[in-house]
Amino acid sequence: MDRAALARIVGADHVVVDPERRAAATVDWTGRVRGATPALVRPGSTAEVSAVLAHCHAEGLAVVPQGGNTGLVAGAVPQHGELVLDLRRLDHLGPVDPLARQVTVGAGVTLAALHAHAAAHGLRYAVDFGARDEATVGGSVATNAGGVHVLRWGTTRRQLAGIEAVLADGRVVSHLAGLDKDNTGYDLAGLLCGSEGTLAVVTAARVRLVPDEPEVAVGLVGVSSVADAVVVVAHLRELVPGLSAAELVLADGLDLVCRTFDRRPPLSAAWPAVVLVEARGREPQAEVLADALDAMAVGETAVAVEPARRAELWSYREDHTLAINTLGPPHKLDVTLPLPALAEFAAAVPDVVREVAPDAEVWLFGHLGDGNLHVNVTGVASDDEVVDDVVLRLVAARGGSISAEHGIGSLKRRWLHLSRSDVEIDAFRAIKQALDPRSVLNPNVLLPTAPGRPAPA
Ligand code: 2HG
Ligand code: ZN
Repeated sequence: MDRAALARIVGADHVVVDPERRAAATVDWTGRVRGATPALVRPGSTAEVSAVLAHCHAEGLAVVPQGGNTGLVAGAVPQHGELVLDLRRLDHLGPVDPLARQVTVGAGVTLAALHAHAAAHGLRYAVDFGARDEATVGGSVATNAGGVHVLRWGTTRRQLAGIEAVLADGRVVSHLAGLDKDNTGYDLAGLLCGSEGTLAVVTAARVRLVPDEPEVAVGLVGVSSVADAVVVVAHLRELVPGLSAAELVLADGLDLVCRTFDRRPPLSAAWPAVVLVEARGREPQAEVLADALDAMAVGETAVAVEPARRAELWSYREDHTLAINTLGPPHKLDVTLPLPALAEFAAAVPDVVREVAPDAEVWLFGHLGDGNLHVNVTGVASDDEVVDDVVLRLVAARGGSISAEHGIGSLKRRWLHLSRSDVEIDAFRAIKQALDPRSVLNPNVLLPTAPGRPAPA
């Protein structure tokens, strides 16, 4: 690494070699994966990203782009001594266009900052998830992040109206006009979204906003089984037009959250499964939710309208991730199942795990409306991949996807073939080769190691 050359581009203060700051950028959020880097380079503009990449390309220096480092598949951890390209200084918030309901923002803007910016104009950015205070727009575009509102508004890709990105050799592609009809060739925004930093570095995104509906209600629904939870959500989708979230937690996870954060259980009984539902609209939603739930034989419900109480109900679901991390670095298996197979999978997975890891504990929760379960496993060594293997194979055998919303990163690349055919993976390689022939951009994520080619040391 030529530190002086990088300092000439971004300024000496923004080539960070301080051991503590490097340590924070070289471990994933869970603490499961640790790497190393010679430096964090922190560009302050697209032009600086371009110059840094042109330099790295010329020198054959591999780069790992990083935003809030909240990813859960170690896609932003330099595990082979790559340079970290920290994009958080690209935090420009463009003017909101109220006619098109769009805004252009820098890659380093956090989701929380984008939410606040949109709210000031009576609008909302539809993608939201627990890591909102640190996760960046660039990272969420690079991973096509999902979150809690996918069942109504879709994943990040659906919000994208344009993109600005820097190619591996430093050239900039910018297509930010946000025209709804623009049928002029390949959809680069769609391609780069979900490419996990392997094809280009996202520097800005033009995103769609939705009206910020004033009436919101959140409910918890206790039910007797995961199978019942699936049926409840299917009915709610029919009966509640404004349904904006349908999440699942189980009794043991809820109990863990209550014990970890010293909270009272939200319902009077310990129901085997609890569904969290949210509805948003112009008309009051509590009654719509209550009527729909009355029409079904559910065990117990708690509905909240007042913002603090709504947040409290959400915290029982969102704090699963934090509570599980107190037990040691978990294995995180974010998967989708076809809805008819979901309950049987949820019942089978603990036994399948215990067969190969008798001391392991399995925690299941997730975005039920999307068929997306977060299978978390604790009590297993960080580098032991046997559990990951049996769970991902079970998912594939049930017709599911090995990554619902977190991406492939470095942790799942060896199982990509369970969800993608050889021909698809060949096409992925051809795209990678065309856009990044020197393999400078995040070379150790997403694509499996090529046959006959060992992983880099
Ligand atoms: C969530 O839905 C996130 O809360 C994190 O996707 C999931 O911790 C996890 O496994
Ligand atoms: Zn999730």
